[in-house]
Amino acid sequence: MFRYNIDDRQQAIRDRVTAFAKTNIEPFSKELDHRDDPDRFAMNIYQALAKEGFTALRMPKQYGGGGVSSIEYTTLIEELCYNDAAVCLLDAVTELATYPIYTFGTEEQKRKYVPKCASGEILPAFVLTEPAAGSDAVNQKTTAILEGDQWVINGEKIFIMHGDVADLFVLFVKVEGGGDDDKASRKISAILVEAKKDGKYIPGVKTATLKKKMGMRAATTGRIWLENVRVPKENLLGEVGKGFKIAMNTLDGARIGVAAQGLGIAQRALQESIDYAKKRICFGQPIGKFQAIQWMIADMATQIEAARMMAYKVSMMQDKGEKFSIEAAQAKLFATETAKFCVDRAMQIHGGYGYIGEFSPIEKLYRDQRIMEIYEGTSEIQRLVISGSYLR
Ligand code: COS
Repeated sequence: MFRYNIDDRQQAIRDRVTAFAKTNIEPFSKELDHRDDPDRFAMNIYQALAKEGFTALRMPKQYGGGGVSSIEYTTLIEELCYNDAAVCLLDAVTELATYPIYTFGTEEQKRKYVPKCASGEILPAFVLTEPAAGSDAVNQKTTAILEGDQWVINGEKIFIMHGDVADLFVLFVKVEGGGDDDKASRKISAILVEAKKDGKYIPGVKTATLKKKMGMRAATTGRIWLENVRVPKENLLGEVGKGFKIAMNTLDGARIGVAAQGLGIAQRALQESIDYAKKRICFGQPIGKFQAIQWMIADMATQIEAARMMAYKVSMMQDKGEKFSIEAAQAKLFATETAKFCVDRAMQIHGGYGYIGEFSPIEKLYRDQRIMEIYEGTSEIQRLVISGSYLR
């Protein structure tokens, strides 16, 4: 309800997600929200997403992807998040890690990895963040040194979605002697690391699950240590010294996805609030009859409309092959802050029934939403990217 569609393909995706969610998300949502154990990684749901063709949806069909437009992908993420943002992340993380392989990989790398990521046979992770390199992504301390025909990698990564369960790392490293000059960003390279062999980590790879995560619990988040890890020279992704550009280009597209995530959460908060306002009786009438509630609903609905316009406009720009870094930053910033506003208003409308998780999904929406203003570039980084382009 209340979703504007640019064309029929968008409605088709919405209908597919709604049907998928009934059997594959709804029955498991609560249980998945209370786990802290990678051994119980939601493989059944992940495989179901892959079987439905929802993983690597934007990749061309010849590489096993869905071959859909950015608009359709944004719609998928919006609807998955409406149902369960944490389950949506299972899908979004695969897209985040597969996109750079498809976009910057050699033909051989694309054929080797993209179809397996799309089918769910291997689980990839985008491995950029380090203990001292989050917003300051240039400050990479993990190093790779070329010894003969192998890269020897040493370092530590943190806050990596699926980092504790992934089979394949799209790993960002500093390559000493790499790049054209002394500029730090030009020393960063991307390397594909097949982290597991026969289900076991290759020598030098160690991971751990980060515990007590506030939300998004269906998707695990990990820490990775790499000690003298050796991978073949040809596993370099793109050129030496081009890793930062690969990361930034990937994050541009991913930020559209996070805008869609915010949109899905905000829409759910609105819908729950509308349903509740119609049935909750207070002072002898449904609370939706009171102006205080009506204004909150109006403000939520209006902000969501604006966020949706931004998310779909930037998706359209991506489909047309236009530059969209700034618009992606704006869409992510606005949609995720809209999500915060909406879950907060929904909590106010629901009162105690919103604060306690057993009564409504509002408490979970509140927890799941919060990371969206942090990952894939904080709100502050988005403001930096936006203002930088206007002031330059
Ligand atoms: N796409 C492709 N290339 C880009 C780019 C983009 N969106 N943005 C910057 N670049 C390139 C620049 O063109 C520049 O290339 P040259 O060296 O050839 O000139 C290079 O990258 C460095 O750019 P710049 O000097 O502007 O980078 P800064 O060090 O100033 O950092 C910010 C830019 C802060 C914006 C960047 O580090 C960033 O986005 N940080 C947040 C990272 C993030 O999202 N972390 C969370 C990860 S969760 S998976």
